[in-house]
Amino acid sequence: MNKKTQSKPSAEDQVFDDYSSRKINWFPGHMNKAMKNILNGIKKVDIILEIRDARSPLTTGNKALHEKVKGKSRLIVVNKTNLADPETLELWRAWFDEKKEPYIFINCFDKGSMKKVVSLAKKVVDEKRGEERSAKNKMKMMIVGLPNTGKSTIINKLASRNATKVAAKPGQTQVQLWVKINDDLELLDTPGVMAPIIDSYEQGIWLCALHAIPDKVITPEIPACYIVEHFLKKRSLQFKEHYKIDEYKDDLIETLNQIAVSRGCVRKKNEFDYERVYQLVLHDFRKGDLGPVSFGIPPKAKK
Ligand SMILES: Nc1nc2c(ncn2[C@@H]2O[C@H](COP(=O)(O)OP(=O)(O)OP(=O)(O)O)[C@@H](O)[C@H]2O)c(=O)[nH]1
Ligand SMILES: [Mg+2]
Repeated sequence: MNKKTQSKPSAEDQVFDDYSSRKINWFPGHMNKAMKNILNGIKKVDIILEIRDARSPLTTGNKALHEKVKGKSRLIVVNKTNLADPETLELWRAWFDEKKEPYIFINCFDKGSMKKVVSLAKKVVDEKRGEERSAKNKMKMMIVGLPNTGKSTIINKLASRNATKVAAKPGQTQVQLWVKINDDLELLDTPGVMAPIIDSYEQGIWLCALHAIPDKVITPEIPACYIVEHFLKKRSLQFKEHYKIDEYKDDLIETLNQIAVSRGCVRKKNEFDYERVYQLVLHDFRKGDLGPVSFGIPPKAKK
């Protein structure tokens, strides 16, 4: 431990002990209402587009919602592929293939992949419509998913205008909003909804790191330390260069100290300002500046 350190981040104890005894859940009242509104709106649409985060495609699904919409046409849209580890994405691709459920991987800033979303959704709807198909060319899609997965951004990209508000934080969309793309296509934007129960504490931390859960729900040091530990274990070159770390030390606190020094997060009396380090790490990570990342691998996959 560096002698300069006067206060030790409590996350050291909190993050790396027994995860099994803890849970992170975030299902406030407005989400219950949003979930009910989604269920009420289902009859009005031809297909549900479920947006997920490519950095954790299973954990950013919503089992509770799936159960309730069984039988409805659904397309899983795994978004933000530009932020995910390409090797792990391939494992996920194989996993989704096995599930035999329609899915598509996209980076919604890429125009080509947005066109593919619409044509695949249409294919799924047409398959279900069967005989009726020729009579109906119009399609209404409902966009659902966890907060901050990119639902509204996808709608804006399809509309080629700022039809609905987006933000780099969860909870931006508060009410449902219809957006007309053209005479044949209408989209329904919905507020982000979490699953009422998150399976494990570690998955809860992933969702905080990915900013599906707002920072007010748990202290930011927990996801921030988790992220640092993740890159430390990977010996990530991009992380090392980003924070100008000379040499990796096998220690979380040492690494936090290295970041504090290189980013000037040192208070007077040589005390490290860990709060600023945590904010910095979360900000840089969420922007994608620390390099591609994946939390978790598909069940049964070996890496
Ligand atoms: N790098 C990257 N960022 C994306 C992508 N899609 C969306 N984003 C960013 O993710 C953030 C959240 O986007 P929104 O569209 O507001 O997310 P949302 O799912 O509508 O969020 P809520 O309304 O809170 O449920 C914004 O900062 C977007 O710029 C993507 O494919 N790649
Ligand atoms: Mg939104």
